[in-house]
Amino acid sequence: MSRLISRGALIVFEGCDRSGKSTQCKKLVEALNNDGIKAKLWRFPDRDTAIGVMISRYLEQKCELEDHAIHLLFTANRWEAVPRMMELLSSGTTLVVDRYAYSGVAFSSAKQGLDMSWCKQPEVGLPKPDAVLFLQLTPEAASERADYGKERYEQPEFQDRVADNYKLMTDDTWKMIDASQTIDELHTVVRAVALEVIEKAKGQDIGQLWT
Ligand code: FDM
Ligand code: MG
Repeated sequence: MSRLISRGALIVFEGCDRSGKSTQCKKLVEALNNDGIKAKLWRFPDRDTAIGVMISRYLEQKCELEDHAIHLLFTANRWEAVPRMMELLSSGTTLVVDRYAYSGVAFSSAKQGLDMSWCKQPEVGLPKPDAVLFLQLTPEAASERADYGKERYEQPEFQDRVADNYKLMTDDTWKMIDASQTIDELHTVVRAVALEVIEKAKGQDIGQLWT
C-alpha cells in the first residue's frame, strides 16, 4: 500500500509505579518535536472525558465501583480515544502513550475473581502499539523513590501482582528497559529505541491488539 504521508508510530510506555514513565514520555515528545518529528503525548486513563471523570473519582477513592464495571470503563476510555488517535497516526503524528491496555489487564487481573483472559477481551482490536517500552525497576529500587500517593492500587502487595501480570503479556513488540539509570541516561536509550520504531512503522499498517 502506498501512502502520501507516512504514518506516525504508536509507542506505549508501561511499567510499575515510580518507574519513570511520565517523565520519560514527556522528555521523549519534547526531544522528537525538537528534531522536527511530529509527536504528541497521550495518557490513559484520560481523566478529562465523562468516562475519565468517573475513573478519576474511583482512583481517588471517592466512590466504589464493581471490579468488572471499572475494568470496562478503563477500556471504554481507550475506545473513545481511538478515532482521534487513528486520525493523528495516519496524518503522520507519533503518539507517545503513558499506559495502555496492558495496564488495564495487569491491574484488573491483580484483583480476586477477574482472570486475565476475561480482562483482555474488551481490549481486543484496539490499535496495536508498534512498541511497548517497559521500564523495569526492582520493587526495592522503586521503594527508594518518592512515596506512594493516596490513590487506589498504590500498595506494595498489589503492585507485586501487577508486575507478575505484566510478565505474562510480553511479546515481540516489548522492549525491556532498565529504569534504574538516571533520567538522562534512560532518556538517551528511550530516544534511540523510539527513532528506530518510528522509522520501521512508516512502512507498516497499524495492527489490531490481541487478534
Ligand atoms: N490503571 C490504568 C488501571 O487500573 N487500568 C487501566 O486501564 C489504566 C490505564 O490507574 F494505578 C491504573 C494504573 C494506576 C492508575 O495512574 C492510573 P496514573 O498515575 O494516572 O498513571
Ligand atoms: Mg500514579
